[in-house]
Amino acid sequence: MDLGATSGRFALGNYQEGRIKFEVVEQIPHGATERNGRLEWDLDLLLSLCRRAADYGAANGAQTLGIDSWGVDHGFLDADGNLLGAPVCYRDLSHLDAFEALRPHRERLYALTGIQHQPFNTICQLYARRAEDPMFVSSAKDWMIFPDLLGYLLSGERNHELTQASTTQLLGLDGQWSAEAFEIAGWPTPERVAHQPGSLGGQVGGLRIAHVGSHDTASAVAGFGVLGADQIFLNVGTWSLVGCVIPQPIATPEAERLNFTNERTIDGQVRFLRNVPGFYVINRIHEELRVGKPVPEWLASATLPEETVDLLHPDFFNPDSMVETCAALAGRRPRSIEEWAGFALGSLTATLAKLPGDLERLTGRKFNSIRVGGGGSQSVAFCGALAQATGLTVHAGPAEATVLGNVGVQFLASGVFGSHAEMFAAISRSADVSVYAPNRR
Ligand code: LRH
Repeated sequence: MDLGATSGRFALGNYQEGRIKFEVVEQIPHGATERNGRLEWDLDLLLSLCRRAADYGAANGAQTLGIDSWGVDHGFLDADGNLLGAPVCYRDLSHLDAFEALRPHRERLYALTGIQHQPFNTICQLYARRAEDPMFVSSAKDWMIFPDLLGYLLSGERNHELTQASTTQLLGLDGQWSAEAFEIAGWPTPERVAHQPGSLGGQVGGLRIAHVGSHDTASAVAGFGVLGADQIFLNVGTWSLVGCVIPQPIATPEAERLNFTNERTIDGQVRFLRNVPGFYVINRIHEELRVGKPVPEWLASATLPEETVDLLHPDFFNPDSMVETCAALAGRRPRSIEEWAGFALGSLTATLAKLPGDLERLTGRKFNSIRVGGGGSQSVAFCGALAQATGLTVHAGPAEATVLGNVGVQFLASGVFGSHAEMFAAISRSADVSVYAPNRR
């Protein structure tokens, strides 16, 4: 199961002739909707998709089910293990207020967790729930991040998975929950520790839950297989996640100033990366302009942009109108849909192009290429523009890095692979990659 912020799907994977193969069986659109003054996810819809995945898997020879999703969001349970309301979406505006209220603790939180300052972090959300209703902390006896919550509702097993836990800004640099960060949030520290993925969990129908890199970016990074030390990864979906894998967190004041984050990989290392709003901005422009052709075709029609904007601007969090926000920040309005395509694409690649230099300074490494996965890796227009903007060679694929990484870790958990190294090697053999070299000017 791979759940993104705009669609959820399940795929059936197998390991044949040294390669992991999979087919996406069902994909459904979904999204958060405003209910009771809050932006909420439709948990039942996603739970029913999981159940269909489990049934389909059991009928078609699967042994395990691994669930990954976007980061940070969660649900609460009462003392009897019943769900307390629908999970709130990270883009709910209440999280911006909590983000401001936590401002005095920023430096300390970064030193404790090494996690980027973002209004959507779980710590802001916990703080917001407590601010809305101080009694909620005593009725909510437990909380679980989305994939663990789904796993619990399907199998009864309670788990905290490490890669997701690392998105919360509540996990210490040592990989244990930080009691001090929880104290700042005004919530008790969970008793259950966060576990590295790669093991088997509860039972759903005829399948075992496999603990995978349940943060989608963790699965995506695993889905790149063996990454070179001179290679940046970039997974482009709703968000563009750009960074590299390092053995230990870098939580220096300079890393904090540049808002780099230290999330965990599936093998306990660190995904040192930045979140850039990716196709969230592009898709919303496309929707508001009623472009009338699919996004890839629209982007392929892009003309060279006269202006671009920095997508790291906080106004891109959840604006009423993306088109108006872009026009206001750019100081002009593109005149045609082709110009808008150039503006959207150019803004994304120009924002991304600033990051390799920051990464080199912070890590002391030299990067020569970018490995691109996710939906964006299928856009020839995007990959070409990225190679041009960064001057780095782009290695594009797999588009389904997340699914590949998820399935790979399931095979590790069930013993098909004896080690991480074996799994990464098999994943590397399984992906088709296209190369885009920058034109030397
Ligand atoms: C990308 C992602 C990202 C998070 C965001 C909420 O899907 O998981 O890593 O920070 O969603």
